[in-house]
Amino acid sequence: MTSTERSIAAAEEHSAHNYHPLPVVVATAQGAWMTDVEGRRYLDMLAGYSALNFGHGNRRLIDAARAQLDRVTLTSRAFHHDRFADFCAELAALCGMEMVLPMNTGAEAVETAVKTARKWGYRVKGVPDGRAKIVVADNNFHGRTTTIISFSTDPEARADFGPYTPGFEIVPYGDLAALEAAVDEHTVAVLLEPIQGEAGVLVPPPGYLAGVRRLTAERNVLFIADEIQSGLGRTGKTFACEHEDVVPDMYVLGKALGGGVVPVSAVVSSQDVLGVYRPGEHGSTFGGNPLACAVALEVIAILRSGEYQERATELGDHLHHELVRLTASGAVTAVRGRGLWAGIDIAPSHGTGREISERLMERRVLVKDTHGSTIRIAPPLVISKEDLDWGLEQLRAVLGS
Ligand code: IF1
Repeated sequence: MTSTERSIAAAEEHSAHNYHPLPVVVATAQGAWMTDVEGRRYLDMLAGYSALNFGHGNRRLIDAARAQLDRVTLTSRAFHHDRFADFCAELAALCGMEMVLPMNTGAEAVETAVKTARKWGYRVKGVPDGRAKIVVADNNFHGRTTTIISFSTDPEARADFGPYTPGFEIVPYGDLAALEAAVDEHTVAVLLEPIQGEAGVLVPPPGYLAGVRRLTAERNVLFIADEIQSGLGRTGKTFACEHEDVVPDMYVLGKALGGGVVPVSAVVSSQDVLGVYRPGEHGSTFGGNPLACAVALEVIAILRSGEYQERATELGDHLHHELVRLTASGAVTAVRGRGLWAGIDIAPSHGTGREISERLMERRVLVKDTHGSTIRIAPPLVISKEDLDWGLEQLRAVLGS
């Protein structure tokens, strides 16, 4: 038995089987590369679902974490700590907004957005108690809690976990007329991913996000953008909403906000909206902890330079140019995405998404499949053009084109 096989067998024995990972056991990582327990190097083209936008072992982020580890790591929100005010102020400024409510995981931040919108609906908009409605899109992915999976349309994510939380209406993604028809006087929010990740990196039709902005503003409804995966540089902008010059009422952030070091998430909005909270009404033991704030502050500083957004734009243009060429060969039926983020539909004749991922792994490139026939590419934004080209070469080889 190899050490890889031993590790995998041990994991299968003692962990719940809620994942089906590729058979690689990572031991170390740096930049866009990971090394397994047997010393083989792999190009990481997934980047922890975009949590690792700034690369593995990013010097600035590791230094920020290390410095904070030697000071104080956790206080709970029962006390103040000296990194909290800066974190909130800097994150609000990055978003062009006023207030921040920090949590840890993406799902917690989405839950926070839902609670905030409902409370705003009752206290500010004047919706009758218990009637608040939130409109969401089909094929969404916002997390795994019981409330969030209540408005999922994915049977795998949802089946057997009921009873489900009421108060949500699902409309087709990208269909402005359907959204308009769903919004009524009890609607407090529209919750959307500006680009749908799990759905296969689905970019909405041009004008959709701007249309959602116009409609929600007219109807006194909050526009909540889940930028947990699309935000913080991935698409070539700090926020994917910027591609349509849209500023939502609320950003939901996670993943890369913690720099791939610690889980950090947040809801960012106006005083009008986040001002609805009073002490005791919402919170978290770990949300806004000193270590999280120290790392996130460095993430925000990195984003302020615009360097990574620029890289994502330039390398992303190159990536998409190369991927479109694959469609000509017949091995790929569609390519979607923006910046350093792509969903690639594989022609059934060339294998399933899983099979392509396994063949890429044999060639030392790590990606993740979704929905049977799609693979997702989202390398750390620190990837070099040479490494990206090498990864694409492996993809061409695997697809025989
Ligand atoms: C899994 C997908 C990616 C997200 C958006 C909220 C969350 C996520 C837009 C929740 C999380 C993850 C979680 C991971 C797989 C993954 C994923 F395929 F399911 F869609 F990234 F592509 N909003 N996305 O994408 O954040 O609570 O996980 O911190 O659940 O297996 P979380």
